[in-house]
Amino acid sequence: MNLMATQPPEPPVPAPPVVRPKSDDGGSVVLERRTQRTKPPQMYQVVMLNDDYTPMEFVVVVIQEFFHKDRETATQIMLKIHLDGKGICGVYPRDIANTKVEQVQEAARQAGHPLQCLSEPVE
Ligand code: TYC
Repeated sequence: MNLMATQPPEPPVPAPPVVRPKSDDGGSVVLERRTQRTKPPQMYQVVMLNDDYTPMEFVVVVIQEFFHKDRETATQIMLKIHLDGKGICGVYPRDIANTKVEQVQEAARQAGHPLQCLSEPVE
């Protein structure tokens, strides 16, 4: 018996679509719209640390001068640092945050105070 004869016929395979390049429109430049992929820069917070020796007034003036806070805000930040042990004076891109840290350290060194601050990435 011829088994091949009982097989159903194969379904026809559709021919692949013919793809033709679209005709050139004469050399005009087409710009594709792309999703924005650049991330915002990592931000750094300048954290000031409490100590037992630096005068409160000095800290307030430093915060006013280098972090551009008014006297009331600077006083609130200083008191938060005094009570909590540390506090954020400002948030900046990395290089600016590092410059703030150097400025504060240099001002403290010149005045003979042990005031410390550091920069750390946000989140
Ligand atoms: N604790 C200090 C004092 O009692 C004041 C102070 C506040 C020092 C904030 C450092 O970052 C500081 N004189």
